[in-house]
Amino acid sequence: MPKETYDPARIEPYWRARWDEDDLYRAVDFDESRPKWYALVMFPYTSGDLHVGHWFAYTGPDVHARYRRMRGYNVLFPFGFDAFGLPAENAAIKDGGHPADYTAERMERMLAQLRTLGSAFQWDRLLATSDPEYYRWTQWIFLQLYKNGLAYKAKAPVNWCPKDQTVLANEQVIDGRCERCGTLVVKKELEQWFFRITQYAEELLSFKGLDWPEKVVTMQTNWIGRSEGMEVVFTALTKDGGEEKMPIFTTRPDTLFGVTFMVLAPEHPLVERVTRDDRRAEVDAYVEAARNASDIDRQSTEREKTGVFTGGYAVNPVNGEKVPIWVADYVLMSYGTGAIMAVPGGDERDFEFATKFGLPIREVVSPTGEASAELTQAWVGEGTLINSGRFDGLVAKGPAIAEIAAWAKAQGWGQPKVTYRLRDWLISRQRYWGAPIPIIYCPDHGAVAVPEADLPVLLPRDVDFKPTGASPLATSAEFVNTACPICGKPARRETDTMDTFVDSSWYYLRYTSPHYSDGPFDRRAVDYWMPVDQYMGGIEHAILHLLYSRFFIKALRDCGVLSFDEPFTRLRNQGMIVFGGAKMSKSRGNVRAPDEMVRTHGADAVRLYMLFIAPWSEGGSWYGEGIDGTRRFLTGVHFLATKTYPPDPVEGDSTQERGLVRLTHQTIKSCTEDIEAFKFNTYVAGLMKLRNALQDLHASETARTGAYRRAIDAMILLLAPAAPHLAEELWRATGHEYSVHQERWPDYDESLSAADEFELVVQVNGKVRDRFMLPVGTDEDRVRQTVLARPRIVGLLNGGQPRKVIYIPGKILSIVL
Ligand code: ANZ
Repeated sequence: MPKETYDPARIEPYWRARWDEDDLYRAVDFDESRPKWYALVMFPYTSGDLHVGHWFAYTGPDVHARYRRMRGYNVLFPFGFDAFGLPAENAAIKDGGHPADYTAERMERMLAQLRTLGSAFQWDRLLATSDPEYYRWTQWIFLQLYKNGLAYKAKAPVNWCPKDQTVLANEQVIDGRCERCGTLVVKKELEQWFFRITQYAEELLSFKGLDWPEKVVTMQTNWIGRSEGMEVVFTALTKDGGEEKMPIFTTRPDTLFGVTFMVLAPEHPLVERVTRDDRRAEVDAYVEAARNASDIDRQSTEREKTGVFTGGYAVNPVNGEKVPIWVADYVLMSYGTGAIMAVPGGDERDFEFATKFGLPIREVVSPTGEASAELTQAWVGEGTLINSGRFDGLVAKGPAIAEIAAWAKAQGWGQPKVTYRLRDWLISRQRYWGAPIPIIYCPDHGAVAVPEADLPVLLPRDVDFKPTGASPLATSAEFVNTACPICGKPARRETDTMDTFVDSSWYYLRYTSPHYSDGPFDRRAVDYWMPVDQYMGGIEHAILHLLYSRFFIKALRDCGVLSFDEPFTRLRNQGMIVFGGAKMSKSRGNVRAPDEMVRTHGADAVRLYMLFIAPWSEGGSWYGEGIDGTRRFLTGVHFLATKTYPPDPVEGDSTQERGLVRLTHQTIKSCTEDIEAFKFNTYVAGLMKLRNALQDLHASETARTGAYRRAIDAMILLLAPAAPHLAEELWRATGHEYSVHQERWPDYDESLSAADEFELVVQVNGKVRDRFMLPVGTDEDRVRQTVLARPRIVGLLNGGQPRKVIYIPGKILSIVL
């Protein structure tokens, strides 16, 4: 082993300072001479120190961005902080500080750590969403949505976390619990601000032109939850003898003859009017109890069905039949019309309900076309209609739906209808550490938008922000009391702040022109840089953040502020680094910091280690071992480039030399393909293979040749994205001009990279019996002769002739005896 002369502690700070000084990674606005490439990592919360999970997440993208620069792109690769929100606020509450101070201190620490990583982030574009110069424009965007009817205030039952004392968006409720603290979420009726994302439900279902992981597309599609069906109008008979329309949503109008009862959601306004007096007490008690169950629990198939009879009836439009109306919480007010027709013969939930309460079950779809003796469960499969009057015999679902829908339409009691699960985005938060909603309430003029010239509405510093359930800003008289922008009379400010997902829905636009002060962004810069070419981040943002961002772009487009449709063209998700069986995260207390490793082994070794420990898109377990191996690898590269680089190479044509040329081209090819595909671990493995080959040759004749020299040059260039400091150092040591990071990525010659041998597999009667190497281009006759002369095969043939020989060129020769 060569004596270690590689000294990262010396070279790394030196080159970093030099790059900073030269602004080496600058993204050049409006450069038309090169193609642009916007590479974006999801920005972090200011939650504390960076741990190895962050480094794992950022190192791969850094390699990818650096590689793109070397491919001749004008790369934008910015960084910032998602600085508002509960992490900072809760930490401040716990430690007795102020969220603003906490955030500032955390950012500074995280930045210092990040700088030692030697990443190519463009620090002059750094932003933090809690900066008034940023949230001024978050507020401005709110106003554009408001003026275009895309932001509105409404009373709504909201998800309320009793522990965090705040409203949560649907997306932040996981299995009925608060996403952050795990507390059971309850329902509360409150006046809240919403963004009208449902207006874009249909457009958000199209992922045309996007190169996104299938999994994310599926998750978003399911979240939006498009359902095609019909609205059918039943007639409810009210308790005072009147009639009222009772529309329901169904995806199975072909089962209309199987309706044996109806169900209203407990919150449905009709409950009041159909409930008979003698049923009132029981119904009221049920409705009250249902209020606090979460939608998720209510829909759970595990939970036993509950419900009560209202005493009222509805009339089925297909046959005039009177069916009882029940109230049950498995029907949600927020979906369809909040009322259903129950078909126990065709729907599992209705079957369970009917069985429990002794309600009739009628078979209307039969797999055989004949009535079954007894139904033991709902039939949801294919079949033909029975007990359905003149529609008997029609094939269920497709044709039967078409016929009944046409009839319903002609009769005027049914309409095709598309329903979505997606709800409008609730953005009000009764918390302190967020962007104030820029609205003023005037006794005469109602809700009035803060004039754009008065933005930002500054978040006051001296506010008691401990959660009480009321908005902390309401306790600040100075903040609340203001004048109406229209009439000047005393008025009050809105005291809710915005969900932090609002801040993160547009930060990538701000990066294009972070110092622009006439608007949220310079339109020219956005037109030049957007959309993001490559977005990289965790799968945990598959729904919320990505969906909201897509909505923002479409909404801003419709407000006339920009002119494209999608924010992120290509998306790749990294896997998670787990430690002790759980995702590494501060809230779980199982974080490991890379700082010590950087001090002892240098950033390049840690970077390489991060790339190597697990496939980037899959993640893996953290063991913290093996960094010495990557360090040794770098030491070896250092030795080869500084001690064995031939000053006056000779050109030759030995087999060894040709072999090295081939390996060099193969390595360039595989490294290129691996980086493109985010397979950073095999990219590093490829570099190691080349290093090993050079190590084996370094004392041979070949080490004096041009082929050897070019192999070292290629190795340094290929290493540059992964170990930027060492590559820079070695580029200089081998007599090249600064900077290796402005060099072109090496090209490979396909013919030179091609292997000159291949492995032939020999099968006899379907079993693999032999394998050996043959020169590429060996013709079929020669392959046969060689195989049939192999001793193993001769033995198996035992003097006989094969019945059949099949050759798959370059791969398999199959013999049948
Ligand atoms: C009658 C029927 C018969 C139904 C049958 C299904 C099968 P998706 O596909 O999820 O859209 N439904 C409608 N509104 C509801 C609500 N607010 N709460 C709970 N359930 C509701 O499901 C649509 C089906 O879910 C609708 O079709 C309705 O039941 C029920 F053999 O109507 B169906």
